[in-house]
Amino acid sequence: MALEANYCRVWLDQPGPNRLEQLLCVRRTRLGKTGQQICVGDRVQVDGIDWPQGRGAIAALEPRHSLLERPAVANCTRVVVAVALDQPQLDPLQLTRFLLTAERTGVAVELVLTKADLLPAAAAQAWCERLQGWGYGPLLVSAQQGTGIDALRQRLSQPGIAVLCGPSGVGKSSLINALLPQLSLRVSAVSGRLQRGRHTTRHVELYPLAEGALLADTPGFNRPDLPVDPGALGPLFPEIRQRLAHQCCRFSNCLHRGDPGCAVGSGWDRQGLYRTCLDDALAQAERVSQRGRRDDPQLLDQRLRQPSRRRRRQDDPAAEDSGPINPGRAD
Ligand SMILES: Nc1nc2c(ncn2[C@@H]2O[C@H](COP(=O)(O)OP(=O)(O)OP(=O)(O)O)[C@@H](O)[C@H]2O)c(=O)[nH]1
Ligand SMILES: [Mg+2]
Ligand SMILES: [Zn+2]
Repeated sequence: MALEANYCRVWLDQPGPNRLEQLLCVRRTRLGKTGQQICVGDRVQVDGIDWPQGRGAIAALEPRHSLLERPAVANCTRVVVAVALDQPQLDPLQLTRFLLTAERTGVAVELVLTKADLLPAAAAQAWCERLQGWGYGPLLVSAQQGTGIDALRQRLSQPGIAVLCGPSGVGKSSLINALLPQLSLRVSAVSGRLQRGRHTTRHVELYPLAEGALLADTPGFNRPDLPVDPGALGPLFPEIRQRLAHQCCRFSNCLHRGDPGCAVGSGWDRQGLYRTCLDDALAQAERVSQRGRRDDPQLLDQRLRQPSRRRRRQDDPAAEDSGPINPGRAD
């Protein structure tokens, strides 16, 4: 459900004695040795349970069905990208980068436009129509006025793990508070000329929303990464997928830059944004390959073998069963 310092809070499939639902668990050392990182959303096996203390140890990690890389959430069944219509202003490139990260999971992607109360209805509607052209069915919501909250609840109440992600300050935690008022998650006002968020939420946490349905609040950030392979970018755009469903490009490695025989063509709204992302991805790939050529292979090998400080700490058996420094919830 959440990672807290060196501990994982684990929700039990079956409640324990006295209807105990959650355990605070350490990770067994051998998990660290196989390089298995645990993410929120992972299914794990727990042993060494101390029921009266509500403690246990994670012994194994079950295979994942999906992984959202940043914010890291495993086994999500739905990624909900939230952006504000204003405060902070909606930035189409930033929104595109969030949508690309969401599309990479392969699970359903939804779009929520928050702070609907801050724009005139006609301007909000114009955004909805534009984003429909991108292949999404945006939902207009206002946590402040309560608009769209029931519709959002309906979309998110299906069994599985839904992740709410997006830039800082768009009102993700405010939406979760509107859905689950008993939580009272911390929120804070945007600030500065650009009305940016203040990174209020600091960790990913899952909250039960309905029977079998969990919802993750996540820390906002401003610039999601692009895929390392520039060729992987195109299929993450619904507009490109739709065009390629009917026709193929002449070359199978076509990057859809108006190359001869390209089936994607021009005249679509996000064409410029696609090109910007593609140029960034190509520059990033070039940097990676240059670094690879420059680095002495032997040195590189040594560096790869050097365990990180974090890994060394995880592998320290003395650290494994020590009590938590602060078992309290951080949010
Ligand atoms: N006008 C208006 N303000 C809102 C609405 N929803 C949230 N806010 C305000 O936006 C600010 C940021 O809200 P948060 O819920 O903290 O935003 P967040 O996305 O969780 O931000 P991080 O945790 O930093 O990622 C707060 O001042 C909220 O009161 C809304 O529907 N309308
Ligand atoms: Mg928040
Ligand atoms: Zn093409």
